[in-house]
Amino acid sequence: MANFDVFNGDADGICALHQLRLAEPRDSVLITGVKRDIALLKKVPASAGDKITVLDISLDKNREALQTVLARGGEVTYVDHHFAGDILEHPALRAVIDTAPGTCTSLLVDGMLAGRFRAWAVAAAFGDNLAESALRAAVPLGLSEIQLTALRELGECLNYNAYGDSVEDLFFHPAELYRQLHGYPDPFRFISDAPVFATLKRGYTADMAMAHALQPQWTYPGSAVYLLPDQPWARRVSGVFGNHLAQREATLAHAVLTHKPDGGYVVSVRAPRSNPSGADELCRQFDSGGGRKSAAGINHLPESELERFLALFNTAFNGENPS
Ligand SMILES: [Mn+2]
Repeated sequence: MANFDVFNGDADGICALHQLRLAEPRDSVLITGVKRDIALLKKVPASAGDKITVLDISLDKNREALQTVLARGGEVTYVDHHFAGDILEHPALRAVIDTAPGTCTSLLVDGMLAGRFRAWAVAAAFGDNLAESALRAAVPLGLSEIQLTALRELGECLNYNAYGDSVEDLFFHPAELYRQLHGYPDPFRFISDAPVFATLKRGYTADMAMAHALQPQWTYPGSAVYLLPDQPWARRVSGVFGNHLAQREATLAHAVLTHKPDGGYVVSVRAPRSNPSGADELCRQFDSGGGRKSAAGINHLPESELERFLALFNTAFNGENPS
C-alpha cells in the first residue's frame, strides 16, 4: 500500500501539507507542479488501501480522477477552497471544502489541527493574498510586527516560486521546496537559516523590481490591465505582482497578462479588495479559466480572444457597486 500527497505547488499547498505531515508524519509519493498545473490527481496510480491526500486543487477539475481513485479502493482526504461543484459522497472520501473568499487550504488544515502549526497557515494565507485572514489567524500567536512581516514575506516568496509556464521557469521544483521546508517545524528558523529561502527572496526582489517599472497597458473606470513580456522573470512574478496591485489599489480590479512563448497569454485576475468577487465567474467564461472569487486565472488566452476578454473584464469590474 502506498501513500500519495497531491498538492498545489504554491505557498498554500506546500504549507497545508507541511502542517499535516508535522502532525502526522508519513512517507509518501509527492505529486505537485507549477501553480497552474492542477490536473494532478490523475497522476496517482492508486490501488486498494492507498492513502491519498489532496490539497489546494479544485475538486471540480479533478472530479473524474477522484472517482477513479475511489473506485480503485483508495482512501482520500480532500481539503480545498477552490470551486468544487457537487461534492461527491463516498465512504472513503473525507472532504473538507470551503469556498468562502476569506479562507484558504492551509487555514482549513489549521482548523483540522486545532491551530497546532498556525504560523505556517498565516504565511500561506499571506501567500494566497488573504492578508486580513492572515492577520486575524495570527492574533492568538502574539507576534511582533517584524515577525508578521517575515511571515508575509515567507508566504509571498513560496507563492512566487510556483508561478511559471513549466517547472523550468521556477527556482525550485515545488516538491523539492516542500522537502527542504519540511525540515523546519519553525517558520522563523526556515526564514533565517534555509538557503532556499535566501535564493527565493533574492529572485523575488529582482523580479518584482522589473514588474513595478511597468505601466498598465489598458485602464478602465474600475480596473487596470498589465501586459508582461515572454520572459521567465515575468512568468514567475505575474501572480504575485497581481496580488501586489490588488493590495496597492483596493478599489480596482487587476488583470496581468503574460505573453506565452507560442502565442496567446497567461492571465491572472484579481477582484478589487473592496469587493472581492467575480474573478472566477469571469475566468470560467474561457476554456482554460478557473479559480476563486477573489483571484482567478486563464491558463491560455488565445490572441483572438483578447478583445472579448478585455470587454468582459471591463464589464465585470466597472466600478459600480453591485449592491
Ligand atoms: Mn490556495
